[in-house]
Amino acid sequence: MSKLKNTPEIIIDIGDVSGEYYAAPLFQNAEIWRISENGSFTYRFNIPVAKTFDCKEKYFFELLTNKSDCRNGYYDLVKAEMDSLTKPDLPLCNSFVVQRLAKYIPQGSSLHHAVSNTKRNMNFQEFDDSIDISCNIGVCGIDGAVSTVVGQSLVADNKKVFGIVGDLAFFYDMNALGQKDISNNLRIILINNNRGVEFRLNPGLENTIGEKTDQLIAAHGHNKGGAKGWAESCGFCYLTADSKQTFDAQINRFCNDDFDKPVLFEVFTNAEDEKLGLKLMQTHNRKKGR
Ligand SMILES: Cc1ncc(C[n+]2csc(CCOP(=O)(O)OP(=O)(O)O)c2C)c(N)n1
Ligand SMILES: [Mg+2]
Repeated sequence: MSKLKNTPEIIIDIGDVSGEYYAAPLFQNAEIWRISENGSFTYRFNIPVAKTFDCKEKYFFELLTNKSDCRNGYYDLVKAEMDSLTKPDLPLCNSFVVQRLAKYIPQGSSLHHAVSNTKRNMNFQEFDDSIDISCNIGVCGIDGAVSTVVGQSLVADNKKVFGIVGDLAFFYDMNALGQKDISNNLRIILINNNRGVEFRLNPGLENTIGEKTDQLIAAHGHNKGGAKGWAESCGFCYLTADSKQTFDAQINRFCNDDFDKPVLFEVFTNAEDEKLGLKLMQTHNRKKGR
């Protein structure tokens, strides 16, 4: 994203926490306008805000779009650039799983994802507008994604509710699977790379302590046997894959078939493929001079 040729002159900043660290370079050359619905002064990436609008977002955008000269072609420039991007051939990793999920998830369903690496990979993909996507950022950690998606599934009427979480996020919060009212509209993908791979994707850590990150920070080996036993004892149907072939053979069924139970799909990946997958997503289109 930060390698786009057409970087913005003005950024209109709304909402709260963002974990999109790779957006920082976009902010360097832009004037920042912040819409502040609650009167608070907030800035990102330590860059000063030029203008604060103390009003509702709806009011701001109504005024903006009523002005006929507000479209200056910038959207079309960026859209053309985005449309020319191609997708790399990925190994089995977070990005691969999210790519397939975007293809097979049925229209009108909900999708809740965990933070950090999972969220980053969600950001790489386009989902159909009818899919209601959310993320409980919590304290930017492994807390809460599973219990949040369980809660969403309990109150969703006639809707499939999907979750996608990493192994640390899952095992931290797995008690929620025992909730007695869970029904067959809940489907969770667990990407188990046997550690918090987010910390192996961090150049600062990787270039200094490297492999030792696994033992000192990433909780490598924290769960020996995977989630099968717990999922089945909580009444879930359990699916598993450890290759692109076995994953592809089941993802459509996971998303679209009728099950009489909630479903947990545990996908085993490894740190090397996660690193390669992210690198490909970040560099694949740079060969074209970006
Ligand atoms: C120093 C530090 N401690 C804790 C966190 C919170 N945190 C964010 S992502 C993460 C690991 C997530 O691991 P997992 O759920 O397995 O997902 P993966 O990164 O492997 O895809 C943790 C502990 C953090 N960001 N930084
Ligand atoms: Mg993990």
